Amino acid sequence: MDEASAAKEAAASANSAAPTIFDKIIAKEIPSTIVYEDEKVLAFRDVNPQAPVHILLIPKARDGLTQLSKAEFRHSEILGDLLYTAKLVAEKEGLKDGFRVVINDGLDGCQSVYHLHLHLLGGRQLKWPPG
Ligand code: IU
Repeated sequence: MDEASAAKEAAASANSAAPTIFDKIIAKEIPSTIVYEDEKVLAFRDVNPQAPVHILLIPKARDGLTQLSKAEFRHSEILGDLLYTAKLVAEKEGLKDGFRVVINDGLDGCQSVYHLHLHLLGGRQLKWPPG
C-alpha cells in the first residue's frame, strides 16, 4: 500500500475513542526506545526514521487530542509542553545546528496514527519544501 492510501485508510478509521499503537508504547506493552519521559510527555525513536535523529513526542494522556485540528483551548498547556520538550530533546541529542518539528494532520497531512504527536527530525541537512 502506498503512503497516500495508508493515510486515507488511517483517516477513515480514526475516531477519538479507539486506542492506537501509541497507547501500547505508553503502557510499555510493546518495546520502544524512549529518550525522554515525564508525567505528561513521552519521547521515543520513530521505528521508521526519516533522518539520523527522528523522535516522536506524545502526550501520555490523549484526552481527545487525536490530531492538532481537534485541539481545544484546554489542550494549550500540553501543546506548549510538547513543543518545549522537543527543544530539550533536541539539545540532548546534540542537534546544535538546527532541527525540524512537524505535526502531520489528517488526510492531506499524511497522518497515520491518531494520537497527536510531534516529529523531531535532525542530524542532516533537511530540505524545503517537504513532499
Ligand atoms: P504520522 O505523522 O501519523 O504519519 O506518524 C506516525 C509515525 O509513527 C510514523 O513516522 C511511524 O514510523 C511511527 N511509528 C512508530 O514509531 N512505531 C510504530 O509502532 C508505528 C508507527 I505503527
